[in-house]
Amino acid sequence: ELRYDPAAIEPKWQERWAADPALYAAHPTDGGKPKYYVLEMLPYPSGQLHMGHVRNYSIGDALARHMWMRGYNVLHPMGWDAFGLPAENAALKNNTPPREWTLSNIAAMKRQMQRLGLGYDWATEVTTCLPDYYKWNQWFFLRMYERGLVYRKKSKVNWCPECATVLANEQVIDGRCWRHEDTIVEQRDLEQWFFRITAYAQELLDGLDKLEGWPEKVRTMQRNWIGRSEGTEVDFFLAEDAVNAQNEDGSLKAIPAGRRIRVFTTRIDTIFGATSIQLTPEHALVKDMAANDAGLAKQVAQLLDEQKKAREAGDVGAIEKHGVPTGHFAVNPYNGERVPIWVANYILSDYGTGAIMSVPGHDERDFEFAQKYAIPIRRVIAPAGGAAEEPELPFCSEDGVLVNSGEFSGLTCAQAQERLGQIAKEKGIGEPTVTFRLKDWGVSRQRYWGTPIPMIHCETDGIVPVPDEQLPVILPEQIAITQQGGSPLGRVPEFVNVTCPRCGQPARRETDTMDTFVDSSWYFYRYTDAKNSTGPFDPETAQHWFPIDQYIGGVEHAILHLIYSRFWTKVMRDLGLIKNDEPATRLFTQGMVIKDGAKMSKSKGNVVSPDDMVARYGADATRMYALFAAPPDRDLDWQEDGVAGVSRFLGRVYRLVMKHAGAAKSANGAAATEPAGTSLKLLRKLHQTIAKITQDFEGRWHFNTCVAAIMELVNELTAADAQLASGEVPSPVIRELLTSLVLLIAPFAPYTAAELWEELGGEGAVLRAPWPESNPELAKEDELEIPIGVNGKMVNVIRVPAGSTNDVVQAVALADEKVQARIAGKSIAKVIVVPNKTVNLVVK
Ligand code: ANZ
Ligand code: ZN
Repeated sequence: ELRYDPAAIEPKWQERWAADPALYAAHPTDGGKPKYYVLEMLPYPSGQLHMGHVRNYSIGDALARHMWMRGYNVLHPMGWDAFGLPAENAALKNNTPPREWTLSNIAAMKRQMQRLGLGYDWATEVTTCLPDYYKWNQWFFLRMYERGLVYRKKSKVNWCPECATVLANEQVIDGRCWRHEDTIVEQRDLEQWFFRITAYAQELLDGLDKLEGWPEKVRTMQRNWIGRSEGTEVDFFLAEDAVNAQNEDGSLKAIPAGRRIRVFTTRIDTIFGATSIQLTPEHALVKDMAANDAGLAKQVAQLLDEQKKAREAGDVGAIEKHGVPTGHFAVNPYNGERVPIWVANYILSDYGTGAIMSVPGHDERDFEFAQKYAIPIRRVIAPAGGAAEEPELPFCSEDGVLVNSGEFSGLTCAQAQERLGQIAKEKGIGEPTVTFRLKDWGVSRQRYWGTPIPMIHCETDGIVPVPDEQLPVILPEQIAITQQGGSPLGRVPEFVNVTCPRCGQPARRETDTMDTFVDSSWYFYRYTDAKNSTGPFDPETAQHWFPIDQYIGGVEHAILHLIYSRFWTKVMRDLGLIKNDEPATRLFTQGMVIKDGAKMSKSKGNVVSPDDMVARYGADATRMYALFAAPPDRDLDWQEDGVAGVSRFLGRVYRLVMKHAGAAKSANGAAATEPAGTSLKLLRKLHQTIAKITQDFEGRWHFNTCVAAIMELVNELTAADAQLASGEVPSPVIRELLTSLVLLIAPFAPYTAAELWEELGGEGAVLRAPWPESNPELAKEDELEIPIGVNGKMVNVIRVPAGSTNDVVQAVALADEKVQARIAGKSIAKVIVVPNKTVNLVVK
């Protein structure tokens, strides 16, 4: 018996493919063929592919192969997200330089990818830690600086007093230093570099509506992250100045500048219900007040600490609310009412103005707080249309009318929002505003293994950009990574000491490096022109390929990477480098690979190694299983039995084709006659399978059911083995059946397909063979004859397509003329459908 031996087949083809780089190469202008850019997220070169990668890349590779077979000019590239902290940690641990460690990991993972038979165009490979790539990060940084999209501001960093240095977030464990378990990490204000992503907030939000090819869940996550709120900023008086806030005629005085508290509210219509002002512990006014009040200072520090802990735990929204009264008061500019000023831990310093008017009658958070501290709760909104009973507070609906609101009572919430906003503007005490939750992107990292920020600090000239001709600012390689934290670049005098490009005096280089999300924000443009040394890429070439037709990756990147990439695209468009507004037309987020119900991880000890699977079952079986075991968007529970099963299935395909290849080849040139009997049955199944798989590739992507459909087809072919062998099925039909079968498995099991294609005498590479077309005539099911009975007596025989559902059969039966005549004037008590056999009606 013939044995399917992937260990013999796969290395043979791997060698042939390696010797033929044109096979997977993208041609910018390939004979006018339509382009297709399929992209999988590039991996971090940790040294080992994990099953999540295998799944991601199996999906992308199947799609790329399918599109090649459909005659597209496909760009299917791969690269390495090669900067980041693990390389520094490895250097510390094993004393290997980060670059060496990274490059050897890349080599190992590239071998794994090649062993899996992934069809990448390696001529376009991008490695983000090499100067020919990161030079362009620096170039972009300078272009953005020129446009005011890069700036420096003081911002909080983690500081270990013991190390006397900045720590990365990953180096802070439970609020303590990773190397000093007993040392509490402090927050220090240091000058940091920022990208002004907020300049694009509105456009990033609007663009989401047009991204119909992106999962709704990703778009929702991005909308929430951008977090647009329409509202009003309005000033309250500080009461010291406002004792005489009212003029003699009762009107309100203008608020003296500098003695105001500006709040941000989305519900200015509720301002008559404001019974306190709440400030963030970090508010400038709180600092003033606490300066003369040691008791307050202590309590404020406590509130700040609670907020910080909640932020580290990732949920300030769920914080247990605490606050302290400051003993100061503010005056409501709309009615002159004096309200107490509090400091509260649930008010964020980096949202709105860091101050709110607290309206416990109509806001959940304020309600909870007011109840706790016995602050008055007042109703100022009633349901529209006047409900019989007043709803319980807090009543948060905006579908209401104002009550207890002086001259504004009776207005709807919407009317009041507009009126009160206008008044604020007229009186110079505020204005309608739009606020975003999105923050500017802090890109400074006090680390070694990243792109050096191309800036110079000069005593005379201040901050001076590195001139373009001096790019790249090379990351020094001979560097000791030590236990000292902070930016190691600061300890390399040859790096730090430079001449100021402006005045020629000695100056200092910036020692921060860029966030590694910078690298992954535009790498996919570089693939289109990876060797360009005069620019990041050639705009025309990029325009040919962009936007990406299909991007595939993990949903964990829904926010950061995918927002930064969209931002970068818009910046590049405004720099005139590209014409597209968005990087990718379609996005697919695949599910996780789990084992025994849990995410695969070293700590859980449930990691399945791809190498191990490939060694035991072959790359084709491993890949095909990754597609077969679950719909691609769901989590996949890895079961080794399943891989073994797929391997056995491929064995069946192999033996089937090998056995009848002779007959198939003997048909060369012979035309198929009108098929009948077994031939017709097999061809029908084949064309149904082709139709299904083609459709799935066009967007449904249920690859698990595609593989299942191929399995069914193979079952039918195997069951007809005798008819194939005896000549009952003529050789032209055998040829069509087997070649099509091989073409259908080619996107999923490329090695087996290549081997069998050659065996069948197929021309050229199976990858370039045309994808089979489904013949709808052949795919059509037979009709079935179904006798219809009424009260047990046969009335007529109807014809329905085989495979019709019971509902369809019943509907056809009831519509039949003879049946209708028999049941006229009677009522149907019951319809009994015996699938594919009979229908019986019980009438009274
Ligand atoms: C009074 C009010 C009355 C509010 C009411 C809401 C309902 P979104 O929609 O998320 O933008 N707020 C403003 N700045 C804040 C800060 N720095 N920290 C915590 N909360 C803050 O939320 C806007 C609302 O959140 C604002 O409108 C404000 O409370 C609060 F019936 O003002 B509101
Ligand atoms: Zn200078």
